[in-house]
Amino acid sequence: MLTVYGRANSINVRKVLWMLDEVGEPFDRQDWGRGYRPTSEPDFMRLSIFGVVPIIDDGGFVLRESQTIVRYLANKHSRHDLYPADLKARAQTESWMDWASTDLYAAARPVFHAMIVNAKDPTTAVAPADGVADWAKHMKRLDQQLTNEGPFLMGAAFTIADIPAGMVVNRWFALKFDKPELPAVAGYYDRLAERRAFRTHGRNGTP
Ligand SMILES: N[C@@H](CCC(=O)N[C@@H](CS)C(=O)NCC(=O)O)C(=O)O
Repeated sequence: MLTVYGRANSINVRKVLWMLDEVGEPFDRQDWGRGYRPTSEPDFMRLSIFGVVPIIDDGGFVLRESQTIVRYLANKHSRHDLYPADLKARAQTESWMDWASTDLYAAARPVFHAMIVNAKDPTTAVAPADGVADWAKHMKRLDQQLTNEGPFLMGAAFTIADIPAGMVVNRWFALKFDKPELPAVAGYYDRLAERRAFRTHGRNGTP
């Protein structure tokens, strides 16, 4: 059976867990990473010298990088509904995945780190104003895209383009700070929550 190495509260591990449930692939999971077994242990380093989660082991095939794993699973299960076969639609799907895991995620990270990772007491932690402003700038772009071309990032139907963005959207709503109204993003968050896999691994109370 496929094994996931990585703690279930990691945004990158959660993308993979979400996708595994979307395609209905059974899996085992081991807790590795911050707060659990350190990835510097030899058992982890034997699989990957990069020291980050997630990694999967699929019958001896070891793969890292969350987005690559999501695409591998889509291809493995021939889920062209989730990962279009058409050259241009596929490239657009990938561009949303890349944007969400680079620009959007980089903007979210300082706020998450201030409020959760580095907070002495996350219940009283305050979001840094400059971090919120930068994150909101990117979230407004997402809102605009969903307004113009939604209801999902690739239009009418859910695809893997929505997985990295959906995880950041969960973080946006799950963290408590003053935020601008983003009606299309709020609708998107509810629409994603119609999926059991997102409720299990995304919108599950963990930012
Ligand atoms: N580009 C990598 C990034 C992986 C990454 O940064 N993972 C974080 C958790 S979200 C990690 O392993 N942090 C160290 C730790 O938990 O020990 C991916 O998408 O898989």
